[in-house]
Amino acid sequence: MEQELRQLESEAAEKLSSLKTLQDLEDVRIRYLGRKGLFTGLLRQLGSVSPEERPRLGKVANQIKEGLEKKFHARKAELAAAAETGPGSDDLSLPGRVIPAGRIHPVSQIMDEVCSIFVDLGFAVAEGPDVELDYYNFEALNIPQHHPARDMHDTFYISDSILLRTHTSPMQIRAMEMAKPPLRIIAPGKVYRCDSDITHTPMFHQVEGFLVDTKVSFADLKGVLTVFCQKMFDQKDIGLRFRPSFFPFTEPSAEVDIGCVICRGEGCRVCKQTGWLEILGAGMIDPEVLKMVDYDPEEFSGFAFGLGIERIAMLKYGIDDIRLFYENDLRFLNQF
Ligand code: 2NM
Repeated sequence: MEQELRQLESEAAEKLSSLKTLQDLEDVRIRYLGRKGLFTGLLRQLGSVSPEERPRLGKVANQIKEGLEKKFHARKAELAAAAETGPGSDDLSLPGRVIPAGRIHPVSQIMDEVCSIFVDLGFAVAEGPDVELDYYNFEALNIPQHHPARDMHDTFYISDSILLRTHTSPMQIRAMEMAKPPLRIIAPGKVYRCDSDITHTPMFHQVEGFLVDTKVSFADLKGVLTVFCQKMFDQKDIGLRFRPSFFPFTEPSAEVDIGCVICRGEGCRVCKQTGWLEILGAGMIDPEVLKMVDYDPEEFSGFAFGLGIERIAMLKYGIDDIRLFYENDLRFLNQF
């Protein structure tokens, strides 16, 4: 009897390891371990074994049965895993795996849009260092030492003469130093000011631009900025308002408003019930600035303008806290 049990055990074990499909496995299970299987048949014969032998044989039979069941389950897991990855297991009708893709940051999107509008108008793009000389950031822009306008800039100084640029106009000066008019250039990039609240971050983005040629007038400035606003806000009849203002590097200077793109002038939260949104600063380049780069102010004139990218993005999308752009919360960023 014991020999027959051992015989069945090795036979079943061999079949388990050589079979290749889940169906064969089930057949083997039924043949050996099923209710009418070979093993079960032998167990029934235990009744006719002598009472002295019965307990020991019963124990052996149980151990063999448990061992086989364990092997059966292990083989089943093995075959199931192979069926998932083996040849012919690919289900070509399943949807593909979605690879998480990044997207362009809203600030970069607006930056690209602004630059592309000016490039279409014939402006070249000039980029320069974030770490600048005091000379290019202030001095050459008609803001000498102790000029009150320096206080407005909340400058991060690195040393007495080196700082983080507070606007991108230093690049304009570098561009003018390197070439003679006619010149049409925009300078996009990061700028830095020691300031932080819901409308200010210590780093933000600007695009500044200028055009220098003979006989450039304020009318040319109005024309270029009008086309820019029409394209940027996709509105041919957009309202434009030039308010007198002051910048050390332009004379005359103006702040430019557009009719509120959210309420169309009706008055709303974004335009604070005024119907107007301030979107840029501009003016005719001060003759003192032209002299600094060795241009003859009698021969040449030019206009210049500057705008904050985050500010435009906030107005366009009705965002009231600038810090959202820099928290990297995907629930915010995925909306753009
Ligand atoms: C502004 C407003 C007005 C400006 C001036 C110049 C330069 F270098 F040509 F003189 N670049 N940018 C300028 C003029 C910037 O930002 C609000």
